[in-house]
Amino acid sequence: MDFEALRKYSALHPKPAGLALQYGTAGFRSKAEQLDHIVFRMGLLAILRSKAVTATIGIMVTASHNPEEDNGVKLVDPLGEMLHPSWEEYATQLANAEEQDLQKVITEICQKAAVNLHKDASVFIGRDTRPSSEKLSQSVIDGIQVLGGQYHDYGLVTTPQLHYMVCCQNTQGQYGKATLEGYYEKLSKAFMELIKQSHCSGESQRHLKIDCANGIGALKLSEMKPYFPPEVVIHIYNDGTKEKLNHLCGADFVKVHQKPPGGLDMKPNERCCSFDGDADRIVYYYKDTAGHFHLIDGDKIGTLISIFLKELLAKVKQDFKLAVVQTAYANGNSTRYLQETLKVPVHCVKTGVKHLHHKAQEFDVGVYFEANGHGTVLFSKAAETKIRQLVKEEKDDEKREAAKMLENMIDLINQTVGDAVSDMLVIEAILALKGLTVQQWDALYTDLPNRLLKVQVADRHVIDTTDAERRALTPPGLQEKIDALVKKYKLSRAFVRPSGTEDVVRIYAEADTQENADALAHEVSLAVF
Ligand code: 16G
Ligand code: ZN
Repeated sequence: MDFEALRKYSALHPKPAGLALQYGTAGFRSKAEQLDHIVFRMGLLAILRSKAVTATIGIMVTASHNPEEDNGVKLVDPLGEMLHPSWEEYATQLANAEEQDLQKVITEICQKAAVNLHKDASVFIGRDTRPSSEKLSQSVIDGIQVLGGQYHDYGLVTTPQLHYMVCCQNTQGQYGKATLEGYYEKLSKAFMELIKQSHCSGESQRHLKIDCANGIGALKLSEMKPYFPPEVVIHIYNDGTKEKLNHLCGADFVKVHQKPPGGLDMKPNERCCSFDGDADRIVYYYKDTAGHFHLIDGDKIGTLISIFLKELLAKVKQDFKLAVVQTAYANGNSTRYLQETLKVPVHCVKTGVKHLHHKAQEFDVGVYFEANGHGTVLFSKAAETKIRQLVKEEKDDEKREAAKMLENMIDLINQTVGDAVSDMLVIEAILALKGLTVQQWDALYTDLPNRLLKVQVADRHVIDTTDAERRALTPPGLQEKIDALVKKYKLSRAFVRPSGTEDVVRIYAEADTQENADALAHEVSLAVF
């Protein structure tokens, strides 16, 4: 290691005195001006991680749905997964080391993680459209160059596109080509093959209005437009040319406020959707003829996909285990529908994509979605191999057709991480194949009224949770109070958890009416103090 270069370059990316940040659920996130030393050091860490696992590592500069002034950075592991938890701790140590200790901390990480510094390293870089992202990604490159290694800067890409590139690279092209064209071609081919199998073809064009949160999604969808078949017409709104990123629009805004985004004029019964700022989340919605807004969130997206997959799996007659993974935020009626009507096992895990992804890997077909619209489907290697074999060899027409649809689903879904573009195409294909309108989809079940609140407390970490964050262990007595409050209402449920991304405690409540959900959430918030 060239310590002189390390000293010289780290002095160009100084750490503000007293600043300590943590590698949280979605990497580091903060005001952009506080992040220069962090991204430089994450460039260093990406090289160490790459040497440790002998594979290409991804590094994405984005703060997703946060305001435009914020930014963030996260690392992507070899198969496109989130950074391994054991390395999150190294990331935090490296980020918070004082300048003079940097070398020591790097040496310690190398020892603990058995990093051989003589090995080759390779890093893929991507960034979102924030004004601060370009400069920050240059600082990432400085970090990479100090420790020495190859890198490829993809420039402006969605978060899931970067995950995809990393996975393609490390699987020697088995997952696809590690280029944007490769991504567009793979997805559009699978999509077109799928809708070709739709019996409702010959129907007029399918229109979809997309709110791109004034972010990267707009750019990438425009690039992809030439690859779409003529019967699918997408209309891009909030493309970033007029307004600020995530301002009064995007998936997070629509989900949290349960209302349409600004900048998108919605006619009754038109199918619309919103991406978030880095295009890894999606929610759908429409307005009925009476003018009421209907949100179709991640739970209902996961449900639609599960219905479709369950039917296909029944047709191919394989003993594949299908399961759905949710978090505590999943609407109670979605869980009931999946378990009782669809008869699919449902598992609940802690908030954060890495937890859902990890659990979903246990099944042949694991569908995971957070209510906020982040999700995908994972197919086990064995299931994928069997499905591809059935497509080639199966004599029974119905079975082979079903296998073919499953094969196209495998190719269309981004299995590395939730991907708004890919999820959108999956949903559009399923709606076309099943001949469903957005209202029919929405009518699968009715969401229980719910309320999400956040409160500021002196130290949010005094709240410790268990049972996938559904019960509070500490402070003592809190859970008993919540239990007593929940008993006062019908169809009710409530929980509190410390946020992993903000300095707040979150409160979720649901009940038979909106008034009751609001009252319960409020009462629980008082119990937190
Ligand atoms: C992050 C997570 C998201 C989760 C959210 C919860 C990833 C890529 N993103 O944005 O999945 O829903 O945090 O935030 O893991 P909270 O802890 O502040 O409620
Ligand atoms: Zn995001």
